[in-house]
Amino acid sequence: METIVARITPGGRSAVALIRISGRESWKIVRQLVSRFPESITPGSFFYSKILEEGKVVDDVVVSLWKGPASYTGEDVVEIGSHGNPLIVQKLIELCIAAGARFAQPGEFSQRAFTHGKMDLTQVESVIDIISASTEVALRAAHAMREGRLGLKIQEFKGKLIDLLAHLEAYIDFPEEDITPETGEQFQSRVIDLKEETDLLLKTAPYGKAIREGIRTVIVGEPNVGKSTFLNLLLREKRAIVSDRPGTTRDTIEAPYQLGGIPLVLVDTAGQRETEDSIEQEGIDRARQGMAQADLVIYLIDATKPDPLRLDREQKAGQLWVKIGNKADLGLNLHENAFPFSCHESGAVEKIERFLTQKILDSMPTTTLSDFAINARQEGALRLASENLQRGLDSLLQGESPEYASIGLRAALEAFGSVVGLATNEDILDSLFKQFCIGK
Ligand SMILES: Nc1nc2c(ncn2[C@@H]2O[C@H](COP(=O)(O)OP(=O)(O)OP(=O)(O)O)[C@@H](O)[C@H]2O)c(=O)[nH]1
Ligand SMILES: [Mg+2]
Repeated sequence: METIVARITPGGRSAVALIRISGRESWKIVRQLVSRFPESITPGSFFYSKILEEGKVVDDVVVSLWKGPASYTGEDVVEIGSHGNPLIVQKLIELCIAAGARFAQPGEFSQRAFTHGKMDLTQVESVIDIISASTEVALRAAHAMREGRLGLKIQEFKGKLIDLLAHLEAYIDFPEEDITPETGEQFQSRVIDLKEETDLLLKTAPYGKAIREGIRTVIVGEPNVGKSTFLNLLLREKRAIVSDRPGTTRDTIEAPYQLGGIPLVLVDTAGQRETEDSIEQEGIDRARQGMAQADLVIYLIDATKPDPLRLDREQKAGQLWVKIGNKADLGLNLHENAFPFSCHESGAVEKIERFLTQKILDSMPTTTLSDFAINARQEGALRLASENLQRGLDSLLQGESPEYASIGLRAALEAFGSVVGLATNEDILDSLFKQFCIGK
């Protein structure tokens, strides 16, 4: 593999900038550039030097060295810390390229780490999550994935499935070996267990989406129920115009907001009512579009009277709806099944934040919550695995020949493999030989 080089700190000016060189030639390349290279240097340590071009100083730098496989990429790696001037960084990269390196593609260092078995795919993805996490909760989940917890779980699933396949395929391929196939009830229940475990992981997908992308939270209701007041209360600023005139808000108003470490995007909307005003109508239409696309809908009603709208009949699958009876300070209509609340009561913001946090947590699978938060790609692969486990199971239940069940289970195995990005066929063979000593 070619030796690659790139800047690994952001562009622009800064106190220090780092460039990374990875590949077999990396130490040799740096040796050519520095004014002095220590005779004995242990991997993982660093030294101070000048970088020279035709005898002239380009910059004074700190050089850190690692020997593969004990490095980020698994290859020999050098990092050069220079002053954070784009001209210097550009020059250093040019010198490295002139000495035999090539400019790295986006993500290529992590790709090499994956190729060299330093990380599985879930860990590669977690690197991106760690960099982009905007809340502590998201960061914690990303670190859990970086530690390989999801990867380990998938390996565990694969191990179980390989074991099942080994039984099944030994039975198919070597009937004369007199192997009793474990394809009866016990076999089926093991497939069912595995599918259930997979489905449990799949349930963490909404949580994963929430912490990565934020929960799209749309505030809807009649005019004048206090939607904009509610938005301002949570944001702790007078973001939207509030007035006692119904129909104040027209445009949707979006604002990022954090709730107990979970990122939300709050959207205030125009109140829903019949109107002749075409501009207000446009606002109402936008509100309805927003409502359809929401993950969480905060449905505000007037606590003092019955709800004339019944918007909650429009709840979509996968959406969480929270019904809040605002203005409870003015009275309470006990027939409405809504959380009594007043934007004007003391401690209002703490009270509503506690309530919303609880609602959101309740809507998510708490058992796996802190450990796993799968992303969309992982969700797709796990869904495929789950479907194929079901196919295999159906085939067994219908008493079809074991070849058919094997097709489903193999497809599931491949899908599990694609979560972590590893090939599987060798694994099956290994396990098969170990357990049955075929070819003795
Ligand atoms: N008493 C009382 N008044 C409130 C409460 N919340 C909001 N209000 C008042 O209700 C009126 C309407 O508030 P807004 O926040 O503008 O209502 P809205 O739902 O955004 O109205 P539109 O934008 O017209 O749809 C304002 O006069 C607020 O001060 C509350 O909890 N109690
Ligand atoms: Mg408003």
